[in-house]
Amino acid sequence: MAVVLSKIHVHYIGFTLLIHLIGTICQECRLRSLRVYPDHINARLHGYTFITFENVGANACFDKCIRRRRCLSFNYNEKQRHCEINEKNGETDLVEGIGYVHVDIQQYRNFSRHDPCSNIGICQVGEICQTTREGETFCVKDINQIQPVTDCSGLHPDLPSGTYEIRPNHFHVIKVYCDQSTSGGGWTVFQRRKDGSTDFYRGWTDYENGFGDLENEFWLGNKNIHAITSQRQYQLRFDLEDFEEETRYAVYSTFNIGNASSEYQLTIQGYTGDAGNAMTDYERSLNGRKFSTKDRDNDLYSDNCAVTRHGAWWFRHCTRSHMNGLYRTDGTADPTTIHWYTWHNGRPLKRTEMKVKPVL
Ligand SMILES: [Ca+2]
Repeated sequence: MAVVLSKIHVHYIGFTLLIHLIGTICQECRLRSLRVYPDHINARLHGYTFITFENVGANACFDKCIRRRRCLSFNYNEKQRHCEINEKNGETDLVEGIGYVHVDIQQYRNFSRHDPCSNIGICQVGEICQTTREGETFCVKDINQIQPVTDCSGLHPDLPSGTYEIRPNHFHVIKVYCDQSTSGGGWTVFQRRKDGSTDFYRGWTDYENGFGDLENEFWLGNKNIHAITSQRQYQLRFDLEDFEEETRYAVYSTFNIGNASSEYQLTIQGYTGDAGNAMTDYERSLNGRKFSTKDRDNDLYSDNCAVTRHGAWWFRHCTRSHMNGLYRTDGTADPTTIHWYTWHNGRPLKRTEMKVKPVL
């Protein structure tokens, strides 16, 4: 009996050694293909790739990242020889990526053996470090085509507010306005009123596809708002201004809208701010409401709120917040005007913006 046990024991030790040996060899393999250890295996950072490269080796991918100041990490798939360089690092937004490794690059900066530019100081955003045959380094304009990010939070924080292209879900490209100054920046703006120059009393198709001018007044479009807010968890911010130029805000920690077949159903909760909660206060909450326009009545009121209130919104019966109402400058309280009931009751507002940013 004792002999049998020791045989099993010997087999067990042999098996453990074999596993250990395979593990060591695989680590060696990884080291041969990439000169550093990956930070994550079978994982990739999602949503922050700004340039991709095809048919490149692992160390070339490493170089493409470290030579660009904007690059903070990269994803590399050895089998497909596919390289994605990202303007973000860290654990947040890592997703499963079979065959991918993910490497944070910041830890290798400032070492000349990794970063050829560490000797001369780093190049500016939009430039790339290059090396001469003699080993001298210099910065040149980066001519690789920068790919759109998936929302404004993917922009480099040094970039100013303005119009940018984004690619929600890496699918279609849309133009959006990015607010880079409010509360840390990185906000994708999807609604603005400021001077009454754009007609907001429109039908379903206009609200679905979007209208107006991104630099002035606009609605980004329900299908685009859905595409953005279906990517991850988003917060919603309202920035409001009255005709005395006083400002207030409201933030909702959870916000998204459903797809077309849900009639762009609203999910919203978690109020903070100083404007009061005009979206989800008790018994009047718009959470779960479908979108209504003058030609599509999805509200709970016997008539169509979009017609009686002269706008388009996630009406219940009807609403205490009305960002798409009539633009009026005479100060008359009226349920058809742009208003936020918990701040100024029905009195019209001068300026509104609605914007989203991922919850980190
Ligand atoms: Ca109705």
